[in-house]
Amino acid sequence: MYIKNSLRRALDHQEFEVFYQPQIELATGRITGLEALLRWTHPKIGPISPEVFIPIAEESGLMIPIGEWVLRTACAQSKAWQDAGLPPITIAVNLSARQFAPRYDLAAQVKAILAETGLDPACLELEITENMAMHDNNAAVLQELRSDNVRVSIDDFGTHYSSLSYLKRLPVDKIKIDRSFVIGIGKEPKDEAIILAMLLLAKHMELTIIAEGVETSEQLAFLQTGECHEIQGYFYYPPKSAETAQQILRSHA
Ligand code: G
Ligand code: G
Ligand code: MN
Ligand code: NA
Repeated sequence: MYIKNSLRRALDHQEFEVFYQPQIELATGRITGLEALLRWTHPKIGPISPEVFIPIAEESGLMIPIGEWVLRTACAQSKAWQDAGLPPITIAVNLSARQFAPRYDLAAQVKAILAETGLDPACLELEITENMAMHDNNAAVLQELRSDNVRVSIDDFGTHYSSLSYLKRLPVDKIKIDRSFVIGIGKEPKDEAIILAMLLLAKHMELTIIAEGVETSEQLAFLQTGECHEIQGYFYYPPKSAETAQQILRSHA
């Protein structure tokens, strides 16, 4: 209850910040994208993990305004970096199922934010989970955005209740191998087998594939051998403030 009431005020009081985690293309070493990750510093409690406050925001109807703020902030930031002379960079924004509520009209909101910030739609990637992709209404929203060149990625791939059939119906650009599989590299042959199957699936479906939560050189080597396209994780960078992310982008440009 206390957290819920604090959350209501957090947007107005500018307590949220977006952090950015680089995504590295293995073939070139280039940073090809950044995942936007929401951070909240409560004035009394201090930092609170999104794993704690996002479910509360979802329950209390606050996920729509908060999600919209993240989208606007991340799109404006990507455009500002381009205006500052950095190469165009894809910004990946996580979506909550709540943002697909039909009365909200996510497609119209995303288009409005792209128009307002002037960001090229091809520089925006929406991260959804498999259960969101399975809904026909959500698929229609994503189809509409995708016809405007916005990209779609499947987060936490292989961890939700879903069949792979949505990959036929919903044009997806990218799949993200969940950290829970990456952790098993070198330890758990079943995790390795699942990752190899995902890499093969991506190859034959011509999808980009990225591994999340890569922390060790052993994990990196396994993924490199499997021709995984991109890597995200502490091995390269943890999520960084906008200011630090900009310095990283500059040193890579
Ligand atoms: O960055 P971190 O590991 O603390 O994030 C924890 C969880 O919160 C992850 O599952 C991540 O996807 C989710 N998350 C972070 N930022 C956002 C956001 O802006 N919107 C939504 N819906 N989820 C987010
Ligand atoms: O659910 P989603 O995949 O969006 O969540 C991403 C979360 O994973 C973020 O909270 C981010 O901070 C976290 N994360 C990113 N890289 C690593 C990593 O290498 N190790 C661990 N433990 N967490 C990571
Ligand atoms: Mn994500
Ligand atoms: Na994930």
